[in-house]
Formats: sequence, structure tokens, C-alpha cells
Amino acid sequence: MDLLHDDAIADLPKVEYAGPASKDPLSFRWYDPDRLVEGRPMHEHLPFAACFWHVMRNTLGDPFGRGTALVPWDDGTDSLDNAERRARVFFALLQRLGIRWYCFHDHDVAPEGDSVASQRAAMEHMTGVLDDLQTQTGIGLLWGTACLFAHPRYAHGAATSPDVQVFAHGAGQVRRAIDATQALGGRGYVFWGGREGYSTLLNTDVARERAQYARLLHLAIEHADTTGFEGTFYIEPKPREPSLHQYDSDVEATLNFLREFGLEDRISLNIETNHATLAGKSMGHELRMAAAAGMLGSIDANMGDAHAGWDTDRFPTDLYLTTDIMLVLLEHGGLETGGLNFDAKRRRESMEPIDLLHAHIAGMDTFARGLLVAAAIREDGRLSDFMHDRYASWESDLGQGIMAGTVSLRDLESQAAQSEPTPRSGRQEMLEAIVNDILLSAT
Ligand code: XUL
Ligand code: CO
Repeated sequence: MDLLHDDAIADLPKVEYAGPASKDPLSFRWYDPDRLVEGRPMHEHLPFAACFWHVMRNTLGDPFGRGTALVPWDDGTDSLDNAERRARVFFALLQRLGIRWYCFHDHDVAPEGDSVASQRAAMEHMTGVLDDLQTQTGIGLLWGTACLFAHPRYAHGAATSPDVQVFAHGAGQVRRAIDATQALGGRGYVFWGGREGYSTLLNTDVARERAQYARLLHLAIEHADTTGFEGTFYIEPKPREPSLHQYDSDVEATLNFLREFGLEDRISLNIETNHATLAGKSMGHELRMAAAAGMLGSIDANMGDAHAGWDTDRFPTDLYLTTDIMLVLLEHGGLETGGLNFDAKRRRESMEPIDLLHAHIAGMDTFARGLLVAAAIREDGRLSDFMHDRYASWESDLGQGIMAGTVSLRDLESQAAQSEPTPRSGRQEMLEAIVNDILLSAT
């Protein structure tokens, strides 16, 4: 497929694999899409997606200063022309990077307008534009979502608002966003409840609000069942920011919420690294908890900062982190309909268009290298052998009987009277050293 040429980024090169020795910062040193790892090409292990909101709509402003991003293609208006230009530049950038998937919020791509009718018209127009760009480039929609947190009407939440009219607006927006996602062949649809929580318990009925949130999710599923939308629904846990507390605060709380309201068979999880950090958990913890429950759906691939207690959404450049993520994914057999969505933004100081290439290259190479290290750890086998040995006693008749439910407390008391367990080390430091050795030697 020919590259889309947009004048605004015509000077940005196509990024190619050049190997670990390359000193060209606009080349991949590790991401070699067709290289086989454990019998599958890298691009299948690493279904990278770029997000429209950070790439095209984030001006890189912060609470102390306005945006710094240089966006020569963007005239700053809410016109459809401008929206079309942004969409073209976005696809052109993804082509330069060889990224095959993207994600959007409704209002990232289509002007919000001032009425439901104008929003519907704008969304339908932009759906046509995106559809053409998908056909021209072969890039597909990983997931769509509705922005139910930016407009002032959603200050108290959308689904969890105390005002039923606000719920109606949120529900209408969800309907339009699901329809657009379906029209674009999207593989999934995400709910992220940024304001589905509270600022103070003095004015909040948490039982009512959680039930309202669940009701919106059921309405979305019912809608999908009538229109034939077959994509996967996901919830994206996050404990806070912008709310003080969000009801879908981490993986385990979200699983509880889904099960309480009978949603677990229809909604899976989209897990984001920086949200895990804010929840006081590691990404490895969140992924393994979801995988253990059969609910690991998709990943928002970014990272936080150890020194900041907020959602910095950095590009993932920590090799230890990507190695751990890829260990989980290899073990899990990959993501069925999900992907690795760079829900990540450049630093405010990285304001040039070319930084969009550098940032994604860094994220993609770090994941590719993490994949190679994870595969080497699995091939080496010392970690899995250790894990296997650690639980070996459970393979005994006693262990199997306990798990099969054929052994009683009385039996176990008699068993305990006959033997005293020998203490065995967990060898954490030894295992960490093995990981370090492989991390630095895998190629
Ligand atoms: C916010 C966040 C969102 C969701 C989609 O922290 O992660 O961008 O991914 O609404
Ligand atoms: Co996210």
C-alpha cells in the first residue's frame, strides 16, 4: 500500500527495522514485524495500536501552562475540514510507523457540536472519512469509546449522575459511539468511567450510583444485541483522577462489580499500566489477576512515573515492565480481540511532530525487546521449573484430594499429626538475578 502523503508530515520518513546495531533513531532496533518468536510473527504478538486522543488532540498543556505541541496541520477550529485533515495526518503517521490498529473517543474524531443532531451528523460524516482511510491503508479500529468525562454536564458523572437527563445524554452518546465502532468494523468498545465515582461521600449514594452504572452497561449490551455489534466490550479500571474514587478502581474491584451485576460474561477488562500504578499495584499483578479470572481482554500500554502520584501516561520505555507484560501474554496465548494501545503522551517538552515518531518507536522497540526477553526466559526454563517444583506437593494424592473435595478437615488434622513440613526457600533474589542475566543477554 502506498504511503498516504500529507504535506504536513511529508518530511517524516517511513520507519524500518535496521537491527540492534543501528544508530539511526528513526529506525527500529528490535521491532522486526515478521520475525518469528515462538513460531508466530512479532506483529501478531504485538498488536500495537495508536490512540487518536493523545496523538492528534493532546496539545501537551498542563495545569500550569498551555499547550506546546506543534501541529502545523491543525487550524484550531472545530470544522469538519480540520477534523478530516487531522484524521489524514493520523493515518499517515501510523503508516510511517507500521502500526496496524487505532483507538478513538467520539469527540476526538468528530466535532462535538451543540446538539445531539449535529453530533450525530458529524460522527456519521467522520465515520465515512475514517472508513475510507482504513480501506486505503489497511489500518483497523481496535476499539472505540465515548468521552463521557469532558463536557461540563458530566461533572457529577454520566451513568452515575444524580440527574437522569445527564444519564440520557451519556446513553445517547454511547449509542452513537457503538454504532460508529460497528460501522468501522471495530474489534472492541471500551468503557472508562473517569467520572463514574465521587468527590465526596457527603452527597453520594454509592449503592444507587453503582446500580446506575451497571444499568448503562446492560443497555449497551442490549443495543449491541439488536444491531449485531460483535466486538468485545471492555471496562478499563482506574482508581481515581479525575474523580477522587472510581467504582471500577482496580481489576479485582471491577471483577466484583461485573459479577455483582451479572455482566461478567459480556464485559472483559482493558488494563492500563499507569492505572495499576495509581491503584498501588504492579501491572504484572493486575494482568495476572485478570488472566486468572479469564478476563484479560486488552492493554493500554503506557507507564507512570515512580515520583509522581498522577497519570503521567508516559510511553512505555521500561524493559523490565514490558518483559513482565510479555511473559503474561505468552503464557496466556496472546490477546484474542485486544491489542497494545499506546494510551501515552509525549512530555510537554517533546513538542515537535517528529517526537511522535520517536515516542512510538521507543514504545514499540521496548515491547519487541520485552517479547524477546520473555521468550528467552521461557526457553531457559529455570523460572518455570522452579515454579513447578514449588507446588509439586500438590500433585500428591493428598493435594489432589484436597482440591477435589474428597478430604475433610478431620483427615487433614490426622495428616498434620503425622508430619511436619520442611521449610523451603522462595529464592526470590536468585530468581531476580536470573531475570537480570537473561534481560541483558537476549537478542
Ligand atoms: C484515561 C484513559 C482513557 C481511556 C479511554 O486515564 O486511560 O483515555 O483509555 O477513555
Ligand atoms: Co487508557
